[in-house]
Amino acid sequence: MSAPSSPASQASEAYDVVIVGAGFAGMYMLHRLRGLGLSARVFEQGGGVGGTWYWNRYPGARCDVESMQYSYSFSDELQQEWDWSERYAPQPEILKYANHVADRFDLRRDIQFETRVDRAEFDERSSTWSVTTSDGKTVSASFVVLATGCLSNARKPDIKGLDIFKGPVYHTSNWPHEPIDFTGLRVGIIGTGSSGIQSVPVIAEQAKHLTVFQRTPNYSIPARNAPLTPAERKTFRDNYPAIRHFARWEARNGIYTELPDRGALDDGDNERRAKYEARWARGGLTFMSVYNNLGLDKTANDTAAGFVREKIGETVRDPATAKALQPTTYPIGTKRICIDTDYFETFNRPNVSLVDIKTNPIEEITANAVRVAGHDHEVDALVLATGFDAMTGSVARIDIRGRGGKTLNQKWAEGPKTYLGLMSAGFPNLFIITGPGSPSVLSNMIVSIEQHVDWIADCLVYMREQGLATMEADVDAEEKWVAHVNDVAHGTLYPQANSWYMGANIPGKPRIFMPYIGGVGVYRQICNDIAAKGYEGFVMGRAEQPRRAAAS
Ligand code: NA7
Repeated sequence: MSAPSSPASQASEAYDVVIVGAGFAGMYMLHRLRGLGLSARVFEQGGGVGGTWYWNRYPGARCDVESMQYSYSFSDELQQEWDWSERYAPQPEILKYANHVADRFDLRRDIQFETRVDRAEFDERSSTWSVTTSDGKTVSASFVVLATGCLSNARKPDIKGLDIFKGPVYHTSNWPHEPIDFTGLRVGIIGTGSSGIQSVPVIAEQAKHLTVFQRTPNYSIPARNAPLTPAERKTFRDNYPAIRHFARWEARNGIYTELPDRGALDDGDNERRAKYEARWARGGLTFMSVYNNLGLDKTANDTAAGFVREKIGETVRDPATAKALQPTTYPIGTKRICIDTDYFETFNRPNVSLVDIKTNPIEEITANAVRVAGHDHEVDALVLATGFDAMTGSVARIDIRGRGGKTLNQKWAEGPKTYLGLMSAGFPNLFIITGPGSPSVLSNMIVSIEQHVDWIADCLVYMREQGLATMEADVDAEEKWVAHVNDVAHGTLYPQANSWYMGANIPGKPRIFMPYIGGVGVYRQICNDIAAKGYEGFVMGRAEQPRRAAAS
């Protein structure tokens, strides 16, 4: 497999594969392609590797999956040699790990930093992609892999007056590289998702006063973060083969934990409470896997939601603040559950106040205040913890043109359509890593990234061996997959929340449950079966006679 010599765009450089993004997905993809002897070029808009961990430098930023599991498994040497310092490593350490991987596998020489991919256009005659970058260059490639990340496109809220605010405005996912000192300042933070919940306790320790503007309260479980002891690391390392296997095949979300053997209503009140207490004491995302029906049965879910509300009520001393912090409008877990360190406790501090902006939305931002219900909350600095245009946002920023010049944005105007979350019909030789329609954000991302990268790499080997030049999703297979993803989601409680899983945080974005909720093991088996059947549901073509699948 080699890139053709006369691509349509007259591009000066030609590669087998262009990879967009040098986060965990892009880096591993590059590594695998090198191993196959393919030429690859990575374009990364940031100044370094790490993707979301390069940008999200806000105070308190950590992964919500334990570091011994939120780490690559493809190299045993790597997982044996890297020492994670804490149960949940802080962002700087995850970024350091990403840099270590880039150095260890000598990845940088094929990565061009500070370069955005603006446009990618498929030429049907030559079956190649022309990829135009922000430095004005165009290169050609037989394949393009979008490793653009699910949470990479910051959502800046459209609040009146934000542009006239006189003080600094920071977005959690585009945080400055130098440390920000809030000492002596009155700080306002808008947003109480994971980023807000992680940063509030840290900012509160510094700021003169912190005002938290909350639209929707979140269920949050204590992280119980702590240093990892050498013995704990050793236990993981000794058991990595079993742990990684379990994460790939047994755990729905790619995280190693005990599997529940019963539903919440199968236990009596006391036993159930004891189990919730034990999970609360242990901390972390696995709170939700104490029972097997919390995501399926509203009555079962109510028991867990009620338990967390009680905990908030016990923790927060002011009853009105406690009540405002207790989520009631959606089942627990149907928005991504948060994990925190002293989030609710922080509201007992005298320098922290909560403003409910659900009942009374922010009217406007003035030069020095946030106005709510006619009252000016004066602030010197603003933090926007308002999230992302998730799953499709970073792809949508690229002008991607497939067969017939149709853009991916046109095709996805009513919501993203993919086959397996890996390809979209009408866009040959364009792969998406952890795209919409795959488990992605409902899983330990690294587990899902490695699965997709390996699948794509195997697929490229198959194509090379079979003398195939093009591959794309078949329209019917894609329609069936989209319907299946939708059916599985609607068998659960998840669509009941206005979450970014549904696109509900972006005004005007179609409401479709984007990730595949069937579980990573089930999904992996489906992908493997499809590959074993000669990539069933994909249309493959030879260079001389490319077959055509009509774009939907
Ligand atoms: P999230 O989870 O999308 O949270 C964003 C928060 O910002 C959430 O509380 C939103 O309220 C709030 N928000 C968004 N827009 C506005 C406006 N216009 N006005 C007021 N409040 C607003 O993003 P995060 O960065 O915290 O976390 C994303 C994921 O990263 C997380 O799940 C982890 O997987 C890692 P809403 O709930 O929409 O009412």
